[in-house]
Amino acid sequence: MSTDYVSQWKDIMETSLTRQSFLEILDGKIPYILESQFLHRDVAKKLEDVLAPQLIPYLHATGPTLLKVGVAQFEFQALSEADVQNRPDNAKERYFIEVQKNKHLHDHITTISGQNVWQTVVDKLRSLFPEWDVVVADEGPGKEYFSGIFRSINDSTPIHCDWSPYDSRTEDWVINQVTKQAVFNLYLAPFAGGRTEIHDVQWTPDALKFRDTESYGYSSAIVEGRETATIEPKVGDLCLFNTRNMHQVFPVEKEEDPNMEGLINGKRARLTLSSFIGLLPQREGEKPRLILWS
Ligand SMILES: O=C(O)CCC(=O)C(=O)O
Ligand SMILES: [Fe+2]
Repeated sequence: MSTDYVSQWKDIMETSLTRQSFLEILDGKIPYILESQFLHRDVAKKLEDVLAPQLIPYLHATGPTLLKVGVAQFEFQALSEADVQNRPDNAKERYFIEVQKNKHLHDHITTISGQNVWQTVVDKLRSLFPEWDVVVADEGPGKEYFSGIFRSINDSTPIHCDWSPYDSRTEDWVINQVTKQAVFNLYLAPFAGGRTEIHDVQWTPDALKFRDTESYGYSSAIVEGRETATIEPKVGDLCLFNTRNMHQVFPVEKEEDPNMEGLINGKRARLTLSSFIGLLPQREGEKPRLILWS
């Protein structure tokens, strides 16, 4: 570790979700928040039973397969240098059409699970910041973003970050205006392995020296000598972290019983409910605004 490196984190320890800890996540002062057993395992099981069979691959991705129910704005991003060169001019229109197709997803799932779990998480955030607007991102009528994707990352991600001002630079998206970006992941299944590592390195233009031009990943050299925090998610856990930090998901391991119902390539789906959370610059006379999108 080079002697001039000073961690941005005050310490690496499990922190519960409070107003204070959420502000510290936005400011990059702590690595992650963990609310264990935020969701009852019986509700998680109902969601797993209905959603795992419906998982489909992302419409567009580079690197290991990503599965989903719902919409990720990521699917409409330029993920590689080739994507940047061949960018269609209707990417945003296609995104908003896909959102329309999925706008009743949570209502529909709630009729089966009995609890709108996306709403439960958002209500919790709203209760912490009653004087803020906590809303789904939008760009006007008919142009609401989708928040609350059900996602399964079974085969790992490269080291990456999610920083919309850079990742979505190809067009003018409202999410490019965020000054801070975090994510919540609510883990909905008891899978084996599949830990998440968060590294004490945030995206700056310098990070581009380490960018893999063929994917959304960065080379491991970017995190060398930096502190790393590890999350080993359990079913029902709610985790939040600052996605401007480099992070990665490790592969889920195969189940010991290969005949277990619902396995994908021998693995239990690493099912999460996930959404980004961004802070917009405060406008004169308006409340601070947290926007949500997946
Ligand atoms: O599923 C996780 O633990 C983290 C996945 C991820 O890369 C993200 O939420 O940005
Ligand atoms: Fe990520």
